[in-house]
Amino acid sequence: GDSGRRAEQAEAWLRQFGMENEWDEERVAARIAAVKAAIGSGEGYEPSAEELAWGARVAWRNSSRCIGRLFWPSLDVIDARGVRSEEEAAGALLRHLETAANGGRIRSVMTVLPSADSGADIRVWNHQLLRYAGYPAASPGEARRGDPASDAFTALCLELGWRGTGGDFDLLPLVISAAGREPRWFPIPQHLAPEVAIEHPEHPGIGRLGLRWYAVPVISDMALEIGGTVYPAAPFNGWYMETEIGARNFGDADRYDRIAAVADALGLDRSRNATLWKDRALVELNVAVLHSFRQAGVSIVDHHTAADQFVRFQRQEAEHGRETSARWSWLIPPLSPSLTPVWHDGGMRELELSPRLLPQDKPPR
Ligand code: HEM
Ligand code: NRG
Repeated sequence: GDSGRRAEQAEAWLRQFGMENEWDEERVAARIAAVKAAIGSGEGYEPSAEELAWGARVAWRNSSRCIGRLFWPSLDVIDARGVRSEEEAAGALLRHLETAANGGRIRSVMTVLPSADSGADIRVWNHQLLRYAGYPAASPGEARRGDPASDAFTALCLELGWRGTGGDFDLLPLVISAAGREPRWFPIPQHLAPEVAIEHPEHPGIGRLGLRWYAVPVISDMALEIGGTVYPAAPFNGWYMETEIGARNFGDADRYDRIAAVADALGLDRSRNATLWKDRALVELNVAVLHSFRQAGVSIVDHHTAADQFVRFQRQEAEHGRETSARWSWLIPPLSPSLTPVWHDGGMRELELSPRLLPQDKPPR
């Protein structure tokens, strides 16, 4: 039955944990026996603080879509499993933002809220803890505002009583539910949401576009699974690779869609595709993102360095006798992919590994 399956998953994980941390056989066996007894009496497996921290790091190591995995051993794990209310959860998430931002020298952090077994039913409704609101055009003649990726979530925030300015870069609030109650919203104090104004080192016209982005990407809608125990709220962050902002968030036609505006700021000839104005604008926008983060003292990595770091990660994994689970279509950067070694690696495979980070359904409403 379910408890049999849970016992198997916990045992497999504890063997892996013991192996990787050089526990002797007796210690592993004793821990497995204790966990099986707990599962047998109807409790779930609740990892120790040490198992939780290692499990979170291995979940990152196993994330087949992540190019940033070289740094998996340095993930800081904040154990917030004791949180029970919406307010306490909001407090834990604000502390996460402060720890992660670290004055610009971004630290990789995960905050683990109560498990699905706990009954606390804490859910974070945000896709990322920091993100900009999106407002569809009010009428056919009018311009839309903000990030289209946030339109639906912004509508929920408005329904809950939050109010933004209606502009392009309104930071959304935290939206949290507990124990099956209606979600509640909590504003994020400005000092916990540092942002970077985007300007180009040589082309002042790009600065005049008024683009900005927040410093820290904190994915908050994936579940963490360790040894069969699921944590539906376990937000995590590292730092940005510049293409995420400069190529996708600003460039995608269904996001900020600013390539033509950037080309005009650069004085490029947009009369024909063959001038490659889109490509030239894209490169300079990525130069501007890297330059601006660097000037502001905020951690960021360019896609060439990140790709080299990923290759080092793959080699390091092979040295430990592990194959790297990898999805090529997500790992190649969206700018000049064939100039990175990742593009030329035809041998990638996606493996079913655990611990892991999983997409999950939005909380029911
Ligand atoms: C995805 C870079 C840290 C887990 C990604 C992506 C990039 C990236 C570029 C693709 C995102 C996209 O296309 O939208 C980095 C960098 C990091 C970092 C530069 C710096 C330290 C982390 C950390 C974790 C993590 C700390 C977890 C503990 C993931 C996961 C995905 C991902 C699960 C897939 C997300 C999805 O399926 O939507 N990462 N990452 N990454 N990363 Fe990382
Ligand atoms: N592309 C998204 C963020 C996805 C995760 N990227 C990271 N994760 N760098 C965006 O906001 O552009 N991380 O944990 O550092």
